[in-house]
Amino acid sequence: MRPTPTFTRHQLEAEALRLGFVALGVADLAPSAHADAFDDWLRRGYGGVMTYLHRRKKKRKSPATITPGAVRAIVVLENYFSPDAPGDDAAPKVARYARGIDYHLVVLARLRELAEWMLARGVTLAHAWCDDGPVPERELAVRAGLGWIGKNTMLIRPGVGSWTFIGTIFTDMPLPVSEPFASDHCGSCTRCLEACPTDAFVAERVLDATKCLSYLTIEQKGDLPDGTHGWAFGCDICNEVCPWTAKFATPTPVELLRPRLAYGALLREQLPTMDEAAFAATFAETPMARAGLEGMRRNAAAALRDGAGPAHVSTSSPEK
Ligand code: B12
Ligand code: SF4
Ligand code: SF4
Repeated sequence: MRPTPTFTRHQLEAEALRLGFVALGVADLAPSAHADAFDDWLRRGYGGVMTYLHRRKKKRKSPATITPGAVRAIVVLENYFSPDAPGDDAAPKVARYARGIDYHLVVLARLRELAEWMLARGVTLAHAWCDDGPVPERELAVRAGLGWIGKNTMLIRPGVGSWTFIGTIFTDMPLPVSEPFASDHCGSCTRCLEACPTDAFVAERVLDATKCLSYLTIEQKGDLPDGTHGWAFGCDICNEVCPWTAKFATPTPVELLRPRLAYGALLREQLPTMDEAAFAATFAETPMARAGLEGMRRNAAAALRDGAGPAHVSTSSPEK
């Protein structure tokens, strides 16, 4: 028997906003409409060494099988934007998503608060996910009406942009679903495709991850090729150049996602002489901890070798 909800969709949304999320929508769990594109993407080797994408693909293509008993995904967006500190241009760069406490910890903790809120009001299943399972997060966000997939493959929300994490709660409560986001606001713009320093986009909305600096500096082991353009962990260029994202960027209200340290100087000056204990203490709970001391030394050295530069921030208006 389905649970009897004691709250409305509107009250759920109000609670999500109170917790600090910037938007909430509700998606059904019908099979993925992009299963063939995903299979093709994997077949072409664009996922590189991210073998978990292959292992989890069956569930990902059938979202109803991800959390048994769930009939809806509640999808939220979390703003993680932080402006660049002035004077950091010549230092190794860290992508904005990685400058605070690891988002897996931060977003999941607050998603679980939202899940607890639901469980206390008659729901019997509320499982939180954030980049830790087979969830097709961008596709469900479109289905939940939260935005469109830009040519840079990012989920972009009008009035918000793309400096967002996507989190979901899979639930057995049959909430009314949102109107899927049907329009494409990229128009004739191609800035992200042109700005990518490694030509990683093989077509609009198709990224060869193995060429992407985010993949190279985070996922790939071994030597880095030349051409990291000063990025030591992740890359923000295809977000920075997007007029929608530049126009609506607002500093995150979530304290834990704000930059912990002045990473540029740290990576250039202190990292080379740090020991394991100092590294663990300095980078604890940031996404960089998982890369390890050797991994971050490799990245910082490559970033310094290639030379950092100013961010490619666009200030012009979005196309309508
Ligand atoms: C693997 C992965 C990566 C890989 C590959 C990225 C990629 N574009 O495929 C690498 C390491 C390169 C990467 C980089 C980054 N990532 Co990442 N990554 C993921 C992960 C784990 C899986 C993505 C995936 O399956 N890719 C394969 C492609 C084929 O699938 P997809 O991206 O979901 O695309 C599908 C949808 O777009 C769908 N679709 C839906 N509607 C439409 C409409 C049309 C017209 C089309 C054609 C397709 C389409 O079809 C596509 C094919 O199935 C997700 C978390 C998750 N569980 O989804 C995070 C995730 C996508 N990453 C995220 C972030 C923040 C980043 C970075 C910004 C981090 C950084 N600064 O370095 C960069 C951005 C680079 C970029 N332009 O994508 C966020 C994105 C949030 C958002 N607003 O979009 C996610 C959702 C994590 C999260 N929970 O917040 N990432
Ligand atoms: S994150 Fe950087 S390297 Fe990767 S696709 Fe975007 S611009 Fe290209
Ligand atoms: S830069 Fe232009 S083409 Fe790329 S995602 Fe933004 S609006 Fe779309």
